[in-house]
Amino acid sequence: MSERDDTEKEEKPNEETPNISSEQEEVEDCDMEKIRKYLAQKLRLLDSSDCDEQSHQKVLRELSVDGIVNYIKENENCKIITMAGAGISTSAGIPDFRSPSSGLYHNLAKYNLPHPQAIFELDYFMENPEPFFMLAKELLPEGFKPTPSHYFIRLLWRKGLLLRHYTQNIDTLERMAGLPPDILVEAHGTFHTGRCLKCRAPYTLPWMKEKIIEGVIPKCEECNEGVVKPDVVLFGEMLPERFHYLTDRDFAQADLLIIMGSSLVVQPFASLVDRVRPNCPRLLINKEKVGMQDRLSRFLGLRQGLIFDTRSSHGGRDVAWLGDCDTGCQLLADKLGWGDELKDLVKKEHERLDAENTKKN
Ligand code: CNA
Repeated sequence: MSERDDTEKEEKPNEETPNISSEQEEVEDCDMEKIRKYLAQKLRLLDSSDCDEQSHQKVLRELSVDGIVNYIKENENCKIITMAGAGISTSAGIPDFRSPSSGLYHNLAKYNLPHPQAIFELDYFMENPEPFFMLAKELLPEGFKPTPSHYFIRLLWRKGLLLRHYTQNIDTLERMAGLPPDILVEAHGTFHTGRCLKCRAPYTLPWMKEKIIEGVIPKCEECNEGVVKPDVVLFGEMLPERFHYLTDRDFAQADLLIIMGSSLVVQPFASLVDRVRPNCPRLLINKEKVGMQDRLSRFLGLRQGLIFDTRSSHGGRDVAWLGDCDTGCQLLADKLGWGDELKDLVKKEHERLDAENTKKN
């Protein structure tokens, strides 16, 4: 089983070669790909992406959102997996980690941490849980509403096209958007429930929220000793068993992977993009291109990552739509003929949640 791990430094391919233009890079990648294949054949080091040329047959008529839309329309029983990160919740008012200036990592000075990531590390939490709970107070789903991206995922489910939604988010907005628990994998856990670190007594979100909002570290009422930690997976903790069990089952049968609002740097989540079949199209909806493997690892056949280079023999199935997730999801919905349905769903659900909040306050 794997621990949650942040490998950001190893995965910034663009920063390694700042002087090389992307066109030059593409040509070099192409050459490297040929050499890699030659060596792989000579040394009998064929990886799964080399072994079946059939599986690389083009499945998209064009490498664009339109290509993806036609593919969905032509595959009546298309099994779609969605993978999401903090970017699908930023328009709800919840900051992500890594966006410059607005991301959490750029706004942690007040917590006096040894390094920004410490706030999400188990070892640091055991020593000093206060910064985590101070941050939790800012992040707790209080009055936040799911975004159009969340409701687009729900629409995929409603249309019978969603095989599973994998999220790194801990904000519970997917649940709030009405995705049923069996379709949802909260890979990094959730604030929805919590547990005493000493006696494992379970606690609910409303119980924890009350303490966190009062600025009190939640202490177990059963053993009167342990701190109650929300069931979010901190760096250094194991991912839920459900994640491992379902990824093994789901990714091999997916017909389409849609990745939204993630920098794809936290492992093992990030490498799920490699778990789909070699001819399964992958659509990235994000502000920036992410998830491309560095050229050395690709050369060595270690991991493919997303390949937006149309000239590569492994390309021809990955599409990047760059911009705001909500806009990208609405565009997809429009092109699929569900545009009004999505707008309606967002409006009705937001009205319902607003009414609920008014009643509570
Ligand atoms: P990240 O590393 O902060 O990356 C976010 C990505 O989304 C970046 O590539 C951004 O450019 C992009 N992005 C941000 N806003 C938008 C937008 N509106 N439209 C399109 N793209 C956008 O976050 P990841 O999720 O990749 O990192 C994984 C961590 C973040 C997980 O372990 C989470 O638990 C953790 N996290 C979760 C939340 C949450 O639950 N809402 C908030 C902050 C951090």
